[in-house]
Amino acid sequence: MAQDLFQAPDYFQLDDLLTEEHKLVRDAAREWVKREVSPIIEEAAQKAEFPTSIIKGLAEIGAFGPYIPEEYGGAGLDQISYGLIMQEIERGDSGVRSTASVQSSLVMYPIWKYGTEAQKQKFLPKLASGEFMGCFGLTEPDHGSNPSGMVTNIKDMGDHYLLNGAKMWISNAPFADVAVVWAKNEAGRIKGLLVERGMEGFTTPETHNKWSLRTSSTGELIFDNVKIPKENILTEKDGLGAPLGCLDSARYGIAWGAIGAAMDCYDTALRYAKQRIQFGKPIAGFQLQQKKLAEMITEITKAQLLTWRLGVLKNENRATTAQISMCKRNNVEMALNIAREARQVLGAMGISGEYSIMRHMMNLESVITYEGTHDIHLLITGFDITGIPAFK
Ligand code: TGC
Ligand code: FAD
Repeated sequence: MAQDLFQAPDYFQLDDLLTEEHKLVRDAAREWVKREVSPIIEEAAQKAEFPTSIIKGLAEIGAFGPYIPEEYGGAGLDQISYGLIMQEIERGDSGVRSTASVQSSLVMYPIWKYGTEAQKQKFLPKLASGEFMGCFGLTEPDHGSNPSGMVTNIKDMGDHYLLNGAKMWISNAPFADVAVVWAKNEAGRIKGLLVERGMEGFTTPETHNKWSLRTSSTGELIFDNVKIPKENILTEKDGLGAPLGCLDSARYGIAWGAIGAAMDCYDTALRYAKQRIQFGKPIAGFQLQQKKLAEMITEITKAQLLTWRLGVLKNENRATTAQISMCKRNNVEMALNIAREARQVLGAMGISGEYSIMRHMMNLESVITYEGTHDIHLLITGFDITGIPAFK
């Protein structure tokens, strides 16, 4: 990839809305991405490999459990800092942000919120340091948008549970040390459980041939009569609301992350347009290119404001599921549209790995589908404003 010359757009001086701590955390993440991610990410994407070498760095910038209390190894930061870290990581690559999102919001969050004290002590510090990696199994082959229909199940065998079923499209699965898995008990109630690598009957085959999110490792979770000790059940919450609560936190991080991808595409296109000469002048001087660039910065600025406000509400525990859905949906679509337009600004160079735009564009095709599809988020807004669920 060409040298990383990224300069973050801040058209409405939104830095004024951030605290010194926010800016310190954001700048540390930004520098780390420039130094450690940008130089290696294109090759990792071409090879479809998760770059394990960055795990330690992700832990050091606080990307694993940014808002988890320090007593459990987390960074003890607020929600805006969490968002800014996700923004900076996804500026580098959505696949790397995915790994951090899953670890923080889908593995550490449920253990912290729904787990026992022993589970918190056993897993959280190791997940925060990157010594353990985790994954989150909700989606099944026949149940994606409708997780309430899941068929993965546990049976109470007295001194343990027996787990059977399968999950698919699971980020981090192939290398995860621990999986937060959602399964139904005999009464049909959804329970959360911690499945550890090495348990007999538990396998995690890798999913190949992805054109998107190639730096993130994706796989299946297969459970064939896996014995789950009773102390591995998340005891403090059950029902579909438990996994959906985790998704609120992850979707919030994605809303910020998508801004990062959009900023990188815009910044790349702006710089290229000012340098590329056609018909005797920089293409940035043509009205059609200016329209693209002006609309990009307008949409990024609107998303930045929306998301900052969501962060304030989240810090006050006032952000609703529907607000988070609106923000995730808006920002990912915004980023995808900007990636498509930015790619055109670069002409043929737009499809080259010399630049990050095509990689962002392909990544965002996953981001617009996972953590609730674009359609499902629209229906969540529709439900919120009408009071009528249109999911089924
Ligand atoms: P519904 O009847 O609406 O709700 C069931 C129960 O859950 C409660 N609830 C919530 N609780 C906490 N937080 C939320 N966000 C909640 N939303 C709903 C609700 O009150 C109810 O409680 P109760 O006590 O009455 O039972 O459920 P539904 O079956 O109609 O489904 C609604 C729908 C479609 C919105 C939901 O199923 C949904 O969001 N589907 C999308 C599935 C999804 O997002 N999957 C993501 C999988 S994980 C992933 O993609 C990780 S990608 C990782 C990466 O690499 O970054
Ligand atoms: P489906 O639910 O089959 O949807 C197909 C289409 O139908 C979509 O366009 C959808 O919007 C539409 N549709 C569905 N229901 C309705 C409706 N009621 N009204 C209107 N339209 C509807 N899952 C995890 O549990 N953990 C992970 O770590 C994880 N990581 C992922 C990583 C990647 C790279 C990808 C691509 C997915 C990942 N997922 C993960 C799965 C992801 O959450 C699901 O793909 C997503 O929820 C959609 O489910 P589905 O693919 O089965 O699509």
